[in-house]
Amino acid sequence: MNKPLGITVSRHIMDSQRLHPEATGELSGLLGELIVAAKTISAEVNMAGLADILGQSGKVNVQGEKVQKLDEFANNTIKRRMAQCGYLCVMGSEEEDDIIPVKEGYVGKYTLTFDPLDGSSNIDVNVSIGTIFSIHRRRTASGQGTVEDLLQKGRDQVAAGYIIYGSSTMMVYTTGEGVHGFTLDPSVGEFYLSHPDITFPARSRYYSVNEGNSRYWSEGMSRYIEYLKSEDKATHRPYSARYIGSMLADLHRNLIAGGIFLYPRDSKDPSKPEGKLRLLYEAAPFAFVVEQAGGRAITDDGRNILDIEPTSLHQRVPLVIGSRQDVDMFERFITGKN
Ligand code: P6P
Repeated sequence: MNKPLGITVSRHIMDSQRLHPEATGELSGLLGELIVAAKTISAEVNMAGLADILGQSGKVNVQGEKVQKLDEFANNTIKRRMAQCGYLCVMGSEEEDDIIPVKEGYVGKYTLTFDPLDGSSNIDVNVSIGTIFSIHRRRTASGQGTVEDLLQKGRDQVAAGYIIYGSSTMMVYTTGEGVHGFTLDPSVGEFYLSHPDITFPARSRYYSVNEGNSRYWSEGMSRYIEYLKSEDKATHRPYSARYIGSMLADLHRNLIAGGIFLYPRDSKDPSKPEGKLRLLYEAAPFAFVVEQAGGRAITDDGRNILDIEPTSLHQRVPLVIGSRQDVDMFERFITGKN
């Protein structure tokens, strides 16, 4: 009896492409190259404890954060491979001050923004981390892309997703036709479809927030978190608190098991009045995935993340993201309806 034929991510991408007769195959090719980069990073992350790749690189990035050696490896792996894939006109990385050009003669019609290794402060303690990506069509007509090509609304993304390097390596992505998850079989080096058509469960179980910042929260935010902690069997409360400090891991768990992640503005760090998370590299790609899975992503004053017009490469936004019913309820608390 033959084992069932696993659907590889490449096959899944091609099947999606076949639904669009006008497709040229460039987006499929772009995603394929990104997957090769992800496999390379995954192999390094899984060996990090053995190779001399743990710890800090001694550098500080544009965010003012200490750059881990694995951050640098992941960033360089994606930059080098994608600069000559032939499908991009420009890139932006959470680790880089400015735009990243592509190799002359290899200019394509898409743009890529990415966080090479989100949650990297957790690398040395073996907590799940991951790569986040976001793809748009270029806006400028031709030649090397510009910052204008990168400063596009999340609503206009062509594809977005993440690769989580955890107990297994998984890739989760959307091209606007649902959210699909693939698990890497390291013995074969292939991602196989393991979570088709991911949607948030009808009921939630978790809330994810750094409660150490609670003294800096707004009154509505504080009341909402207390609401989640109060008892009500009908709405399955109290929720359980789960906060890893790696947004990608928190968001992935909440996507699968049901829940909400919150990183609101807080006055703790005056240098980050809009909160800590980045619009282009975290909030917008995750918002595309979450909306496609039936959830919502808004700021802590109710603006839809996908409709925010970016004004700078490293702008930050407050973020409340997860199951629709949870985000709806949060909105009631911040608008005084609850
Ligand atoms: P804090 C990681 O640096 C990150 O950007 C997210 O992945 C994570 O959720 C958040 O910051 C953690 O921030 O302030 O709670 O340590």
